[in-house]
Amino acid sequence: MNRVFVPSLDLVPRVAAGETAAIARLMARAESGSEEVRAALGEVYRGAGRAHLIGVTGPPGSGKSTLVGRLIGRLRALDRRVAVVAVDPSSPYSGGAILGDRLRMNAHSEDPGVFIRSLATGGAGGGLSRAALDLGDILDVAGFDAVIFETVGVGQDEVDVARASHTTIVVSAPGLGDGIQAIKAGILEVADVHVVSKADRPDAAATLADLAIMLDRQPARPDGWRVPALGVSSVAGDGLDTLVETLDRHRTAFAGPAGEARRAGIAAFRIARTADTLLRERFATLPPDDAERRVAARGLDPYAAAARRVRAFMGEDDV
Ligand SMILES: Nc1nc2c(ncn2[C@@H]2O[C@H](COP(=O)(O)OP(=O)(O)OP(=O)(O)O)[C@@H](O)[C@H]2O)c(=O)[nH]1
Ligand SMILES: [Mg+2]
Repeated sequence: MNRVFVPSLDLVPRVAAGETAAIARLMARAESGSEEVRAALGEVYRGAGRAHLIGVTGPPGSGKSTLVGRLIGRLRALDRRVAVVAVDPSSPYSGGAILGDRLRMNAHSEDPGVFIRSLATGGAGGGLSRAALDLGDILDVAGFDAVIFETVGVGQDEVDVARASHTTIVVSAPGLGDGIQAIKAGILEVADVHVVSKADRPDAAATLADLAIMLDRQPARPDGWRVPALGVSSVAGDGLDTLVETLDRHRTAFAGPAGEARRAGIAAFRIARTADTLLRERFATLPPDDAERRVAARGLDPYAAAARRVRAFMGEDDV
C-alpha cells in the first residue's frame, strides 16, 4: 500500500511532539538529503539548541559502544532522555560493527526514553557529518536531553562529527599502542574529555599516567577548560559518575561566554559542510557538455574545464 506523502515541513510539529514514526521519517529524509527536506531542516535547526550533543570517538575496539551503553543507563537514571547516532564509515571492513553496537545497546531497546540510530554513510566529502548533525538537530527538537554521536576516530569526517559536538570524548584503550594511535589519528587535540577505557585491566593505570603527562605538556586552552583524563570501566561500572559530572561541567562551560568561539566554530563548520553538499548536488545536475571528451583528448585541461562548470552556476540565485 502506498502511503500518502507527508511534506517534510508537516512532519516538524510531529517531531516536536516526540512522535517516533515522524522522527524516523524525517531522519531518513535528512540522511538522503533531498531538496524537499531542506526547509524542514532549517526550521528544525532554528528550533533546536536544548540538547547536549556529545561526541564519542576513538580507535576501533577502544570500548566506545560499551561506554555509550553505560552512559545511557546513567543518564536515564537521572531521568534524561538519550539518543545515540552511531556513525559507521562506509568501509566494508566495518560491516559487523553496527550489529555489535546494537547488541551492546540492546538493554535499552524497550525504553521510549532511548533512541538509537545507525548512520551508514552520507556520501563523499563531508556528507556524513552534514547528515549526522542534521539528525542531532531532529533529536534535539524531539526532546532528547542528550544526543551522543559515536564515531570511529579514523577518517577525518568521523572525527569532525565528534568535534562538532558540544563535548567531545576521546576514548583510548589501555596499552602502549592505543595512546600513540590516538595521537597519530590527530584526535588527541579534539578531546574535551579523555577516557581511558577498560580501567579494570591492570595496564590502564600506566596509560592514564601517560595521558596525564601528555596533557600537562599541552598549552592552556584559550577557553580555560582543563582537559581531564578519566579512567572508566564499563564492565565494573567505575568512573561513570565522574564522567557524567565532567560532561555536565563542560556543558555549562560551553554554554557560557567561554564557549563562544567554540559555538561560532561549530556554526562555521556546519555552514561549510552544508555548502559542500549543496554545491556537489548542484554541480551534478549541470547539463552535460563536451568537456569530458576534450579533457580526455588533452585538448582541454581539468582546471579550465572545472572553471567553466563553476562559472556555469555562479550568479545563479537558486542553489
Ligand atoms: N575489560 C573490559 N573490556 C571492555 C570494557 N569495555 C569494553 N570492553 C571490551 O572491548 C571490546 C570492544 O568494545 P566496543 O565497545 O565494541 O568498542 P568500540 O570502540 O565501540 O568498537 P568499534 O565500534 O568497533 O570501533 C569488547 O570486546 C568489549 O567487551 C571494559 O570496561 N573492560
Ligand atoms: Mg562501537
